[in-house]
Amino acid sequence: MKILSQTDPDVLGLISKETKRQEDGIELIASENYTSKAVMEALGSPLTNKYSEGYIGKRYYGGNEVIDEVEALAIERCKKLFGCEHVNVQPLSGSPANAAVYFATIKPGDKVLGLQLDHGGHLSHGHPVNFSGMLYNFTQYQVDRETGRIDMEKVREIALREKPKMILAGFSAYSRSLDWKKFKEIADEIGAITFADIAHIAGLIAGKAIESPVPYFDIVSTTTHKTLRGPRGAIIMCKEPFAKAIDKAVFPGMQGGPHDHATAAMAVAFHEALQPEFQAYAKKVIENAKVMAAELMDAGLKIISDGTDNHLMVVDVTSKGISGKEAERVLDIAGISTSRSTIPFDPRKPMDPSGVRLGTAAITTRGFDVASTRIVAKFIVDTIENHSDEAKLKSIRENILELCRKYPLYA
Ligand code: DSN
Repeated sequence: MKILSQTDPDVLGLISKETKRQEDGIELIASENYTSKAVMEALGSPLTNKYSEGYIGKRYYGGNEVIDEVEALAIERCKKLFGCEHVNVQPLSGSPANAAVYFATIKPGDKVLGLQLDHGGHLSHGHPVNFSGMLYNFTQYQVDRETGRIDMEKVREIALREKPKMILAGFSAYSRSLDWKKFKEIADEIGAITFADIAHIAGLIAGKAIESPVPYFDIVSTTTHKTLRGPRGAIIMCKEPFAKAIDKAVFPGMQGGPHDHATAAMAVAFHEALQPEFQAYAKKVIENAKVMAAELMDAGLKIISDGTDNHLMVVDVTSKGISGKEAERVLDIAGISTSRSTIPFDPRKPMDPSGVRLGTAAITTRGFDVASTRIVAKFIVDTIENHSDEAKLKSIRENILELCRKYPLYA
């Protein structure tokens, strides 16, 4: 970054500091990942200069002949990757994408069924403080108290009673596979639209490591920067009959100009995800998550639902005499990034809940195998069990630095 170093050393200094933080620590935030340098180069390109409100061949600005090709390439690659009938690649991120889906398909006040936030759902799935919960009439389903899993018979019961216009399946903090087929069967019984938010697992689906809702669901949204390892952004895939309404809802309904540099970076990420190496990556992410969950359970920590089928897990840390917020803080001191998380039926408050959420997407990109993941899990246990011992935390930090140096990020 030679030019930036001359024109704005302040910003360069901050970028260097953050890069070092990422290199020197272990990233276990389940929604984060490391993009390739190719994705970053596309993001840092002159495409960021362009306005291109509208769609391919129908823009409200001149000079869009190249941008049309960029968007067409992203669409073509995305269709190949997910096998969807139609895709809109313009949403700026996950919540705007979900807003566009509701805007395209239902009216304010309409009934929707979604997973409750503290049971693993997302704010935009109907939480009362979010636009979704304010504008639409959400009924929330929960996980079972004993198993920590979604009970599809209960979902069916609620659906038949409430008769929502839309059934939403998707999560931010749920470690089990969703039964897409069953969701679709239930929706068909009441004529509801099916909407899947696969933000967390899109990369695992693209890598063919878990089942896709695309063949079954009417509409599927996802961010592109989590397990999918692309730039920050989102896409909405849908069956052909919903295509026009979705496109109209994104533009001019919700957004102005798309971020063309991000569209190009998405095209790069889709290309990367179409390679056989990406399928190997997706499998390894799950292998690493399973190993991490097993290690933590062996050490006496409770994992919600007693394991994982994907890249993430929610760990109840309270049995070790510590809260989720405190666990997040001491793990940060040790050099491990996590995010505090509520657990289902959490007796504690969301700002200081009972759990932390962990994910293995980023460490797997970095090259961590099963053996090093096991070491990371031991560091987590050590940190949590010795959370008041400053000298111990310092020594764990040193060991983590040593481990990180074995897996250089941007060398
Ligand atoms: N904030 C993201 C997550 O961490 O899961 C979802 O939007």
